[in-house]
Amino acid sequence: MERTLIILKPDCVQRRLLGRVIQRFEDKGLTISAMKMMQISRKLAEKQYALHKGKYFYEPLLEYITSGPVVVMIIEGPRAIDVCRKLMGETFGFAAEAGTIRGDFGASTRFNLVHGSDSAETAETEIGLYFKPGEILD
Ligand code: IDP
Ligand code: MG
Repeated sequence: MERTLIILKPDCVQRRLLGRVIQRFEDKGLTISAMKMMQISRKLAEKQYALHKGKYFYEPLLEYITSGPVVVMIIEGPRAIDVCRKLMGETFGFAAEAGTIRGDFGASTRFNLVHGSDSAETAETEIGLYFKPGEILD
């Protein structure tokens, strides 16, 4: 069993797509073991996206991710990191395959609805940024 951190980004909330996007993770048979709605602070966003510091899209990315409420979840299942990223599709909506979340609900580069951890190490770091042990259910 593996776990990953998923963020339903501000555009997902604003466009009222939460239910339909969460449905896809549930339909796949994955388990939600923690979930909350919050607004990401600048400081937290800097930690989340430290890897991208200095890139041309870094500042607009921080502005976007802090622009409104998000829903943060821990999702568990066999190979959950990979499975979730497959369900999400490629980073840019215009490149993401039909049938994926990003492929079906957008065509943007930045406004791509959802974040998912990209490795086991990143997943554990990201889970630690958003959840205290007591908030995670088994
Ligand atoms: P990922 O979310 O698929 O892992 P990353 O390369 O880690 O993609 O980029 C983090 C986020 O930064 C993306 O989800 C997207 O919102 C934004 N982003 C990445 N590359 C670009 C770009 O070239 N232009 C605008 N936004 C970008
Ligand atoms: Mg990434």
